[in-house]
Amino acid sequence: MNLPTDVTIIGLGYIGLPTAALIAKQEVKVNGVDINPSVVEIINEGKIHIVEPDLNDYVQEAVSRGFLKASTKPSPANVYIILVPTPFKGDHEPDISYVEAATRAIVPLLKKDDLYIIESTSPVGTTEKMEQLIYTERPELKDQLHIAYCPERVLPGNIMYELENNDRVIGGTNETSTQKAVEFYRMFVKSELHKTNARTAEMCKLTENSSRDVQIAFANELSLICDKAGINVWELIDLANKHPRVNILQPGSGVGGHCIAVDPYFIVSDYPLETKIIGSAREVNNYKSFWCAEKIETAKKDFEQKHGRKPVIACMGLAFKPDIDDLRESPAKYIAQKVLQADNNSEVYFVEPNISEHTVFKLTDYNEAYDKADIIAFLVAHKEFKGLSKRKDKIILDFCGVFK
Ligand code: SAJ
Repeated sequence: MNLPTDVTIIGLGYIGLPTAALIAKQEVKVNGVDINPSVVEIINEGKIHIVEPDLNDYVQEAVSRGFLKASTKPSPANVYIILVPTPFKGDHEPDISYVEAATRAIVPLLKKDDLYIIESTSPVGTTEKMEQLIYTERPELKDQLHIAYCPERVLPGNIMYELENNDRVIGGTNETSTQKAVEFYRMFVKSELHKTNARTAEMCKLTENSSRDVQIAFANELSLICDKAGINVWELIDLANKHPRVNILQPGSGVGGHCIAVDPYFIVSDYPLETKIIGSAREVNNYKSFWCAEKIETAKKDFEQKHGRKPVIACMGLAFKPDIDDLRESPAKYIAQKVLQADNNSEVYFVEPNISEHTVFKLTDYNEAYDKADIIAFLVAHKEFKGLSKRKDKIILDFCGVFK
């Protein structure tokens, strides 16, 4: 494939914007599309609306050199990439309405030989569904477009590196589409590009995140057992991992974020009878957050009985994982909310060193909260907390191994 002259990317979020900036770096004109006019405005000023290392420099350069332009409307291109959210609705059923709306928005612009790619995490069969939609609307183009699925796999916090250096799985709705998509990604991905079909590529993304969810559930289940058995779960996992073929992940206050806590449901929803392990893993990980909230409640009651006054509590961390500012689907935030609702007579400090303010939680500096509270609940293992020294005069509920 010759270098495309124009690429249109729909969705300028955590993955869409970095992808747009990386492609623009290859001196290809990128039209970035987002429904939010303020996001469009920020990007056209060469700035960014999310926190991600190095992204600012990429966007600034791409915009100032004229290779990246944001807009609320798509413009004609040779390659279209769909990178919009796929949340769930109702009883954890995948909602592909944003993918469908984005596809409908570009259908009138499509022409012979264009490449249409979905990167959004999607239930199996979505790419084929969109292919059908496109050819129903534009029957004259039947079999003249290249249609493929290529999931993103980057880790927030390390996106610019991983976009270029992670292997990619690419699946077209036919072999020529797969080949065209591979040639396109070769432009900006340095690592291996693995060819398959669209359904396998869709399932591969769901499998990766479900696998991680199942592995974390195993660690979380161990943490519940160890709590009852009087065993330090961190030491146990460390020792078990000395076996050459054992590699257990870390327990925490639950699993959060917009990927691992969501994607497994896309399989469970379509294959409810077969997903015994994947479904249970979701339950175990959700239960772990509830269990942490209950532990804080019990510690509070014990303290009151012993000291005849209500304890001061510190909820340490609100983000969905260490050292980021992202609170989406955060188990720590869920636990903090439970503590807040349980008893508003207790004094509670909420701490999140990665953000400066929050609409619901009044934030306190971590040193001050650690110093003043009687019960310290570590909900996220942020690096700042790891620098605190363990104090014997505090009740410490270390749910995520800050002092492991
Ligand atoms: N967590 C644990 N214990 C662990 C590891 C993680 O409790 O040992 C928790 C974290 O605290 C967090 C949640 O799991 O609450 C998810 O964090 P994560 O770092 O595992 O993953 P995400 O959601 O930031 O990114 C994942 C990645 N997928 C995999 O590692 C298989 C990333 O590569 C994907 O691109 C991303 O999902 C996505 O967009 O799907």
